[in-house]
Amino acid sequence: AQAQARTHKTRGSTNLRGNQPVQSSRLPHRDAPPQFSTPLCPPVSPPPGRGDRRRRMAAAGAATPVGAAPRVGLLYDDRMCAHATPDGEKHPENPERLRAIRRKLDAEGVASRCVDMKAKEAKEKYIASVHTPNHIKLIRDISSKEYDYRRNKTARKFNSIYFNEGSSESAFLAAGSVIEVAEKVAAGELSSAIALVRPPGHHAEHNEPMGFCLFNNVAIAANYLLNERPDLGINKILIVDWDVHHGNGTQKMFYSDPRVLFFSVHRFDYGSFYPCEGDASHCFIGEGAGEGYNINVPWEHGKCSDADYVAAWDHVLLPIAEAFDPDIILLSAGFDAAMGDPLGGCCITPDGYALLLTKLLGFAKGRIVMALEGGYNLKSIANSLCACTKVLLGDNFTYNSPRMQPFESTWRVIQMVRDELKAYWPVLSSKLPDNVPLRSAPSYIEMWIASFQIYLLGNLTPSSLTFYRHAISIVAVFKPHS
Ligand code: X5A
Ligand code: ZN
Repeated sequence: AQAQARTHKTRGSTNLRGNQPVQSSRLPHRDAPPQFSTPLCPPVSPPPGRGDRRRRMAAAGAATPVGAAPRVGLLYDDRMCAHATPDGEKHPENPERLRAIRRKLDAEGVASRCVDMKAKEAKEKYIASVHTPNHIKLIRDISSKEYDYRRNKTARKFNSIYFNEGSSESAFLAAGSVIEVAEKVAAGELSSAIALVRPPGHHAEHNEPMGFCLFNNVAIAANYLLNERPDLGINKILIVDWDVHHGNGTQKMFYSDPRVLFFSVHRFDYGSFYPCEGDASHCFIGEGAGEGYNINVPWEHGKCSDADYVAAWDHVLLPIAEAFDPDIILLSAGFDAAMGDPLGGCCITPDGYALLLTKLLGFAKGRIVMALEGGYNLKSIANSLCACTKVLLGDNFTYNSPRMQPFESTWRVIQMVRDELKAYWPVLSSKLPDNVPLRSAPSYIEMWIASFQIYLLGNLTPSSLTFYRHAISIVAVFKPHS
């Protein structure tokens, strides 16, 4: 009732006009205006007395000198299209994803402005920092001739996995590619980089492939920087996972490691959204020395939009990032929370992604490595990645939104996360602004339509586990929860 009253009080408030130029005073490579605020939320102010961030960055030898054009690595390699379903069945995680992105970046003249990079296979010893010898052997051998007749049977033992004769090579290239670009960014040879890789990685666990993922590419690259390259001076890594699904694999790999701050924002739907495990909830904050260094922002339902993500950024991620002060950011960049995605049911726009990325560029001297994870609407992922690439290249953009309102549930989730973590990050103890206009949760019928649409567009055969998962989430939205 209180929330309702608040909604009423502030409905029609005028601080939500669109057309606000979005630029970060923290960007190393722009002549940015001094202030930076979003239509939705107040800017995150730097702690008093630390001086102007731009000057600090220049003094600290930011990868890109102020004024110079940023060098953005773009890694694309056709060989990662070899991983495909064995008999050409339809599947959302298919080679066309990479090709659609590449075509768009070419057509927009964006690819030619980047530094072209090619994939390299990851050495097994680097993968071994994350996966068991058995797991590595399985992925190495799965594409061999001797495996031909057992391949499908083996795939069925895992959750949402397919293999073909190209899977091994693609998996080693995907992991190696993220290592490759991360190394160049960490060394300052590139300002930032994008690795267009598949198969994706963030669901892959120590000892099993899962959720379309074979090796955990981002986790492997993080371990490479921390353990193999002390010379690069990377001691603290922020992993941001904005894929619509929880990064269960990555969470486990750094759960007790304070050198890696893992932040994942994902649909949770009270545990009914893939991967349907409780450890995607906000209560999972890390353990031992890593306590406080694992952060989950679990949405209660679909339809989350730019406004919800911006709110999570402004009130959870950015204040923590400021305090953590990472040396580099690895972005598990799935685009399945994009508008139009057949699996995600959320609606981030390309400009929304650009805005979220802009806000991250203020940290780690702008050293950001984007690694593709999910994202299954070819148009949406191509447009979103294009917008992100332009941000990394330093192009200005204007965020156009007539009205940006997060859900009431978003506000509640953000408050829960802050309460859970404020003992570790005192900056979260402050009171949230109480004049933010909120909107009520989507109605059951809206949610039902969204879930059904996910099922229909997801191209998944009824025999797959996924069918039951979606059926469960359809039922779940009928269960009143207040
Ligand atoms: C990487 C990714 C999704 C798996 C969904 C399985 N995986 N139903 O987005
Ligand atoms: Zn995903």
